Amino acid sequence: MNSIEQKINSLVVDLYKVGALKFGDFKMKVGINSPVYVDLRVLVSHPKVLENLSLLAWECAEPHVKGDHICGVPYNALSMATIISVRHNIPMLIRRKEAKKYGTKKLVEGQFKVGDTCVIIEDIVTSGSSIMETVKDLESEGLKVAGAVIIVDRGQGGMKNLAENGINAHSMLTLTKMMQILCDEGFIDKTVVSAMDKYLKESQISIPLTLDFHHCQVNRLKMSYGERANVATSPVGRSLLQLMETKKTNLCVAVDVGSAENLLSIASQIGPYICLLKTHADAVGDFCEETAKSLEKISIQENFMIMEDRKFSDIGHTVALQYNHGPLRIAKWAHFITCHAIAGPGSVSALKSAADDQPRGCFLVAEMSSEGNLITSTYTKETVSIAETHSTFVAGLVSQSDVTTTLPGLIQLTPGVRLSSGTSDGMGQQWVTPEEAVLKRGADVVVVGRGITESQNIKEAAKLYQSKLWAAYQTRVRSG
Ligand code: 6AU
Repeated sequence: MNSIEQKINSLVVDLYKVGALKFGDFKMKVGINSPVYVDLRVLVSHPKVLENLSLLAWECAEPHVKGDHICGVPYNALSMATIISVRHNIPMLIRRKEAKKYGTKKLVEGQFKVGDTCVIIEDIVTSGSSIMETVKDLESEGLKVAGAVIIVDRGQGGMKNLAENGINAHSMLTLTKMMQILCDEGFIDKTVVSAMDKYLKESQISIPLTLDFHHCQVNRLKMSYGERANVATSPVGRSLLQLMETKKTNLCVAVDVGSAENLLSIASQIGPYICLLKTHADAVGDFCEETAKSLEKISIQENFMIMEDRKFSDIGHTVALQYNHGPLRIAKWAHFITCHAIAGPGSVSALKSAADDQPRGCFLVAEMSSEGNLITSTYTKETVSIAETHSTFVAGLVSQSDVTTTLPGLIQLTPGVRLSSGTSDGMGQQWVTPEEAVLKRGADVVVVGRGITESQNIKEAAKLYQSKLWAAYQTRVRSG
């Protein structure tokens, strides 16, 4: 027996003696009852055992995983990560379970740069889901996860799940090995070891593939619009994806002009090249029922859909009135609307009811393009979650990055795109190129406004953007 094995043996005996292993019938977080429960929380009362365990786990895993930082999965592994951080002088990061509602609103505390690597420390792995949640939060802050150091693998499939999701995970102990050591040392009976083995065989856990978009096997970025139309749960979202596939365009033009005449003239010129025309009807001075009817007529002739970018943001009762009544009568003519999630899911449900069984859909604003906007990563996450829950009405998300979603039928709409990117309008708008939007930011439908409407030749500009955006989409689907 080498010295590491000896240290592990005496550590397991110590764990048994301090009551970190309990025998009985325990309900686990993942919903399966277990005859053995490992409770490493008791170690805060046994600092020497806690220190030995943390340093030994690091010693076992260190040759395989290295990173700029370490981060303990909250809360149980925080003390272990702290010990490793202090003893090995590796800067630590703390992942908050809830982003602060005041101050910096960070999900991850500590100093780091985008692209820094981080090793996750976890006490016990059953399904691997807690580690996956930590990976998601670290990645959303721009960190790269170099791997995970685990004290105890319960042997129920968590390590396999992590490996399948691309996580380089190393565990110091398995539950089976712990039982074996305790049996060899005469602390437990052989029957307990075999009961444990039988239980483990029957209780393998597989993480649903949908836990995290980046790590699931259904990758919307590699699917064609046609394939995604088949899985879209919003009927109008499905129509839009089908239209994009057959018309070969993922271009939406934001026709932000002040007169109905201008709006309709531009609609006719860009019609052949777009899948979606986006309006701000309340900015069109003379917008009336006739304008809406003419726009609808062009949309049918030229085969595109219409979005009114109203960005609803009030309580359900108010948004329903604004949508279906009021001077603009938006629900009558716009296939899609945009809505902020700020007021909670009630406003989405109210908009859905106000659509009155007409084929209508909504895009929730998960991120914004403007400099200094106040949206936080937690807000984005919650918005995505509302979109997923209401996906028969919510067709997609307005966003600036590949926002995590488990539903490949949801459409990502990305504004702030212009060929002369990097320029600014002096009012906070930030533009990126068509290629950046589709290939780097995960855009499905790309919104171009002034890049087209202010050009000398609107028709030619629309044609150019359409071909560039479609080529970028084809590259995305083909690569990898
Ligand atoms: O290309 P532009 O800057 O001329 O136009 C961009 C269009 C405008 C904005 O109201 C809208 O996109 N927009 C949105 C949307 C679509 O909701 C969100 C956002 O974050 N940024 C943004 O510009 O009509």
